[in-house]
Formats: sequence, C-alpha cells, structure tokens
Amino acid sequence: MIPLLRNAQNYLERICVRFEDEVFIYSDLLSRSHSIASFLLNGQSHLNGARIAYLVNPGFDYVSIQWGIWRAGGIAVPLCVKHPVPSLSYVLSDTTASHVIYGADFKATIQELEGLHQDIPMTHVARLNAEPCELPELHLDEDALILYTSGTTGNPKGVVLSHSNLNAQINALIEAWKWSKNDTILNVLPLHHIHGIVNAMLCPLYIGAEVVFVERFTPKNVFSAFLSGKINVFMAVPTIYFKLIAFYEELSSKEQEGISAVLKQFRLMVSGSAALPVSVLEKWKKISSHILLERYGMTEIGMAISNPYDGERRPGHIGQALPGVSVKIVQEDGEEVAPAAQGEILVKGLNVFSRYWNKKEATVKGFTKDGWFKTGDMAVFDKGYYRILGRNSVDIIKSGGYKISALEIEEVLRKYQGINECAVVGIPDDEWGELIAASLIVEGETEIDLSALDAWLRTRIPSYKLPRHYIFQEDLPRNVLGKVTKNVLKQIIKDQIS
Ligand code: MCA
Ligand code: AMP
Repeated sequence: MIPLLRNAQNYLERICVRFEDEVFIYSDLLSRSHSIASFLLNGQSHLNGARIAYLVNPGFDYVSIQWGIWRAGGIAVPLCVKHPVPSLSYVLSDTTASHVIYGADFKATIQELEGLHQDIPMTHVARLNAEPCELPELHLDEDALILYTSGTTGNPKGVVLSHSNLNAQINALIEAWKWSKNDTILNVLPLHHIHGIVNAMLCPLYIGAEVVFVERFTPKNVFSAFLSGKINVFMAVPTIYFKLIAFYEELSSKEQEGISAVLKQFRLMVSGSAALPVSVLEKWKKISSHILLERYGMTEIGMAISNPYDGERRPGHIGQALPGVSVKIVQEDGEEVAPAAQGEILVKGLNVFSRYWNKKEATVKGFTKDGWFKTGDMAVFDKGYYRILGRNSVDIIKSGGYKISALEIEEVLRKYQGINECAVVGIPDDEWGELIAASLIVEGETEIDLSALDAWLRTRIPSYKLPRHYIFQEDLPRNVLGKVTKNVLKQIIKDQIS
C-alpha cells in the first residue's frame, strides 16, 4: 500500500476535512473511498491505469473520489471547475477518459459533455455506491495523476505523475516546512494544479492534519475562516495575498486588529506559483507579522526550491533546493554556469515526472540526455539563494498564478470573424503578475466589438486566459507584427495603457 493510504489507518478518529459545518474523519475518508473504488472496479480486480476524470468542487467528495480512483488502480484526472466545455472536452479526449464523475453543481456542463462524448459514462457522485470489495495492491511506481499545463506548443500537455513522484514531493515538504498532525490548513486553491492538490491537501492528509475548504475564494471567506481560530497554515499565490491586503485595508481598525491578532498565531504562510512582489511581502508582514515563505515549483516537478522554514526568508528570492531535489543552473550549451551567473534551472529527483501523456517528442525535448528536466525558467544563485529572473519564452504568461500559453489564445483569436492576425503578450501588473494583452490586425475596415469578442471567447477559453487589453494595427507602426519581436510589442502596449 502507498504511504499516504497506509498512514490514514493511524489517524482514523482525527478530522481530515472540514467544509463549513460538515466535518469528516479519516475513517470516513477510508470507507467512502473504498466504496467509490468498488463502484469503479465493478467486478474487475484492477483499473490498470484507466483515466477517471472528475468535475467536483473542493471538499470531502473531491478527496474521496481522488482516493477512490487510486485505490481501484486508476489515474485521477481532476477537471477545472471553471473551465468552459471545449477545454474540458479536450482533456477527456486527450486522456481517453473511461469515466467522468461529477458533482451536483455541474449537471448542465455534463449534459453538454455527454453530447460530445457519448461513449464515456458520466456518474453523479451521489450514485457512486457499491458494496466494498477487495481492492488491488497499489505500488509506488504506478501512475497516479494527470495534470494539464500550458507550454509553447499550442494545446496544453498532460503531465503524468506517479505515486512515487507524489510521495517524494509530499515528503520533501513535510520535512522542509515541518508539517505536523496538529496543523490545520485553509485551502482555497483550485484543485487541478499541484499547489492546491499536493502542497495544500496531500501534505496535510499524509501527516494526519486537517484541511478546511470554503465554498469559493473571496477575501471575506478567507478572513472569516481565519477568525474561526483553528487554522494555522495558509498557502496561496501572490494575487490572492494582493486581494487579501486590498480587502484588509478597507476594514475598520478594530476589525484589522482582530485579524492581525489571529494571523500572528499562525505557524506558516507560504507564497508561490508566481514571483512574489517585495511590496506584497512587506505589506503582508505588517498585517500578519509573518515573512511569507516563498518557494518555487512547476507541474512537472512539484516543489523544487524553497526559502528556509527557520533561517532567513530573503525577499525576491526563492531559497535553496528542497530535500531530495537536485538543482543546477546551466547556460545554453548545457554547461553549468559560473557561480552567480544566470542560466536555466534544471531539476532532477524522484519528484520529477516521467512523461507527458501521449507526447513522446515533447517528453524527450523536456529533458537533457542525462535526465535533467529543463524548466525554461531563468535564474541566478546569488549569495546562497536562488533568484528567478523570468521565463526563457515570451509566449509563456503567468497571470493569477496560472501558466498561460500566448500561442493557445492566438489560435482561438484567429478563428474570430474579422481577425486576420494577432499576437498575445503578458503585461506586468501588480495584482495579477501579468495581464494578457492582444494585438489584432483586422480584415479591411472591420470594426471589432470587444464585448462581443469577449463573450465569444468566454465560451472557448477559461476567464483567466481572456485578454484584458486590445490594441489594433492602426495604433501600431506599419506591419509591426511581422517586423518587431513580441518584447517590443509588450513595450508598445505597456506605454499605451500607462
Ligand atoms: C480572473 N480574472 C482575471 C484573471 N482571472 N482578470 C485578469 N487576469 C486574470 N488572470 C477576472 C475574471 O474574469 C472575473 O472578471 C474576475 O476576475 C473574477 O474571476 P474569478 O475567476 O472569480 O477570480 P478570482 O476567484 O478572484 O480568482 C483569482 C484567483 C485565481 C483566486 C487568484 O486566479 C486562482 O485561484 N489562482 C490560483 C492559480 C493556481 O493555483 N495556480 C497554481 C498553478 P469578470 O467578472 O469580468 O469575468 S502553478 C503550480 O501548481 C506550480 C506547481 C506552483 O509552483 O505552484
Ligand atoms: P505551472 O507550469 O503552472 O506549474 O507553473 C510553473 C511555473 O510557475 C514555473 O515554471 C515558474 O515560471 C512559475 N513559478 C512558480 N513559483 C514561482 C516563484 N516563486 N517565483 C517565480 N515564478 C514561479
């Protein structure tokens, strides 16, 4: 049995998940996931890596389904609850999912998906009941999870993570961040990415701690949960801290004092998924008395580099390699750089994924010949701490902690009537990290109605991928798209909106 599931037997009576007034203990999780696994097995002895997708909100159902799939020998494919139908449909086709499980809130979406995928059974979570049967023996080398990530090649790629990868990622963080069974974390992160799944859910569940979910992220929900008094760990992307600070600043001084007093008692507060602006770190320090612990990770590798739990947390830096993770910085020819020189971060270790789903070429391209994963992130090792300098591709945008492919948005924009050509770039923004901007070349005298374009895009791409600024060809130097690079375009748009 894998350690995550074996450990749970030791915490049977402890609380694992809390959602508003509903409280679940580890024995509930084990019995519910056993029942779900038995339903999925339906008489078979092992799912043999069948891909089971699920569209459910964060909460006890989510965790039980994930564990149920694993206990039956399947690969869990969590779907993003905010994605429009085409994005969900792409994942079902790409993984050749054999089953979809859905929660009550997604009936309408599921109806559309059923129309598109008539061969895939789709089951409401409430109907996942079966007499517990004998479950297969689960091994660490089996595949556990497929998560989708954007790259520079158009469609998102499925990252296959094994139980061994997850186990290594969890253990590194438990050791480095001193997780204990007495911790309670508030998890407001989306549960189709490593940050929400591994760092803020599986780590606590591995150690017998408690995970609190709220209906959705709003600063108000977060602060009310904090004020409940039990939570002592929090993890989020910089945009979330930005939004919390903005909300806090509008509160009365009495309310502010109450919140600050509670935050002071926290054990740990972490930021990651995008660069943490030093201004956000400073403001949060005043509010909470905590220096946010900034760390660095990626879907393909989990967490790789982290500021220390006990030592100096250096603003603007991401720290040192986590236990069990090897990190080096190389120049373009693959040679390690001279000390303090900049280059690309390469990573090796049990935490690193084995392959992109059904994408052999992309997998081979992602690694060096001697097995180091090429992150595409540029960094320096500066006086004992790594510091990120940016991505080596202008086509990768980070907004709200989400990684977004400019090429993917361009492909969709080009399908809109009247748009002949386009270029998408990320523009620096205090709140979102980067905001998406699109430059359009339209056909003849076509007038593009931006609100109609926005409505059209919303049915095709998730809202966090929507361009927030548009610029038209006549606003640019002639033939700008053919002649200048995207970096110049970024500057032109930046100047125009400032
Ligand atoms: C949403 N909106 C945006 C963006 N996203 N506007 C500009 N830029 C954006 N990126 C707009 C919406 O269109 C909407 O506007 C309004 O904001 C509210 O949308 P909603 O989705 O409800 O936003 P939110 O709930 O406030 O979401 C913000 C968020 C979310 C909580 C910061 O983006 C989030 O959960 N981010 C976390 C992503 C994450 O976990 N990444 C980890 C992956 P309108 O009303 O006009 O439509 S990275 C990872 O896993 C690696 C391993 C790592 O290192 O961690
Ligand atoms: P994703 O592919 O969605 O998992 O996002 C991973 C990417 O997020 C990394 O390759 C980095 O570019 C970025 N990232 C994660 N953590 C940090 C951080 N602390 N500072 C800067 N960038 C980060």
